[in-house]
Amino acid sequence: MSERSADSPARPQLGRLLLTGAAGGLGKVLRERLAPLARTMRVSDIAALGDARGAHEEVVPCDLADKQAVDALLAGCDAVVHLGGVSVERPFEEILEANIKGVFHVYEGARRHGVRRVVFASSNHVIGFHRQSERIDATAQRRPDGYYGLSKSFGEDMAQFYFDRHGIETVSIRIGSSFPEPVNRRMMSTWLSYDDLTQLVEKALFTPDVKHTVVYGASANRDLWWDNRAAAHLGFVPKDSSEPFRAKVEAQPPVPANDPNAIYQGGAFTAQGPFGD
Ligand code: NAI
Ligand code: 15L
Repeated sequence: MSERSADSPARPQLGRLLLTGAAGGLGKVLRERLAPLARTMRVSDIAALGDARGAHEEVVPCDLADKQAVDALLAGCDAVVHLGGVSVERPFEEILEANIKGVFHVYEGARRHGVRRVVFASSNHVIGFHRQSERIDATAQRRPDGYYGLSKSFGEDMAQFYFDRHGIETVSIRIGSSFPEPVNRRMMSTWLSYDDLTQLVEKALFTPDVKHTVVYGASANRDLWWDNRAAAHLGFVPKDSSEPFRAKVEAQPPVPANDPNAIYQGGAFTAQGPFGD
């Protein structure tokens, strides 16, 4: 798929790379940073994306719940970075459309159009009910902390199925908290800097023979809950740490010991919903 290896001094080049969720927080970051990796970037979202940024970019608005539209979206792509979908806890019906049907449509499009590599934005909320006192790896029991976490768990199963059945390779990144900086005590463990996110997505795109790899997306934080040794073949070596933000974060009022933010890896997500009762 790549013309050069990830460690080559020259940047690897894909033919056409699809980025879903390109209007979102991480999509905006990766739209810019992944552009040098492909001759053509196809960016997509249900929200406004603005004009194409030059001849190398294609802007294709699309609702992930629309199977035909997603099928057309995948046509001609070599790889997809799938960020699109509902990114917080919401009523099941919303999650069903964007995340559950959405990820199925992406893999069906990939199968039909011969796309060989998917990078799937999974989430720590797949394992959110593990306690913060635990150290877990990718083989730990999944303990989704809501409908959102369940949809990401389903996405990981979809990835495994499409590898076993159709040979489409995926790296599922269980992203911790990827924001400009950690803003609370929990994020001192879960934070993933934008530079480390970019490195991890690049490794996920270009490392050969990943099959379906699950990797935790966190920077080199002092008090990590996650062990990535099973994903060592990706060669992901985070460069940043939440330590420079510790004084600022710890100046906040302490979190009560019985607050989910102090107990569970998924923090407040473990206590959100159900909706509409
Ligand atoms: P975001 O909410 O800012 O971006 C998601 C994008 O998906 C939005 O632009 C939204 O318009 C789009 N989208 C929603 N429904 C859609 C639909 N039906 N069709 C097409 N597009 C749709 O989220 P963010 O923070 O950028 O996250 C990106 C991905 O990474 C998401 O899948 C999220 O679940 C995952 N993730 C992010 C984490 C973080 O810390 N930022 C942590 C763990 C996972
Ligand atoms: C996620 O999965 C969300 O998409 C993001 O908005 C954060 O809430 C993050 O997890 C987190 O756990 O901090």
